[in-house]
Amino acid sequence: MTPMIHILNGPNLNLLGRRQPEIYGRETLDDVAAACAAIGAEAGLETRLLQSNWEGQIVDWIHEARESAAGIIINPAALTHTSVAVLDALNTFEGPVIEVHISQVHKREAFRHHSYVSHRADAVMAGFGVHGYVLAMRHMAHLLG
Ligand code: DHK
Repeated sequence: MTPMIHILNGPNLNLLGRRQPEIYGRETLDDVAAACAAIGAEAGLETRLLQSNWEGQIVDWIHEARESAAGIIINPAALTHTSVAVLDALNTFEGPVIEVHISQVHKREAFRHHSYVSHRADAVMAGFGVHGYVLAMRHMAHLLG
C-alpha cells in the first residue's frame, strides 16, 4: 500500500491567498495541495490535505492519522501558540511529524515565538512561504524512504 501523508492546516488557512498576502503570499491551499501531491507522486507517497478552523476537528484528524497515515505535516496556524490539545494528540502519533509555518514566526510578535507543537515535531519549517510545505514533503520522503 502507498504510504499516506496527512497535511493538516489550522484556523484561517482556508483564506490563504486572500488573507494578508504581504505575510502569507498569494498562493492558495489548493495550490499547496497540488504541489504536495506532485512531490508525493514522485516519491511514492499519497497526500491528503485538510483544513479546519476548529481545534477539535484537528485533534480528530490527528487521531485518524494514527490509523491511516505514515506521517503528518501540520501547519497548526494560531493553534501552534495555544493548543496543548493538538500537542497531546500529536504525542499519540508514532510516525514523523513536520511543523510548517508559512511566515518567519520568530521575526513577528512575541506571542508567535512559542510553539506547543514544537515539543513533538521532528522538524520545523518557518519563513519559506508556501514552499515550506514542498520542502516538508521532500524531507518526509527522505525520512520514510
Ligand atoms: C499562520 C497563522 O495563522 C498564524 O497564527 C501563525 C502561521 C503563523 C504561518 O506562518 O503559517 O502565527
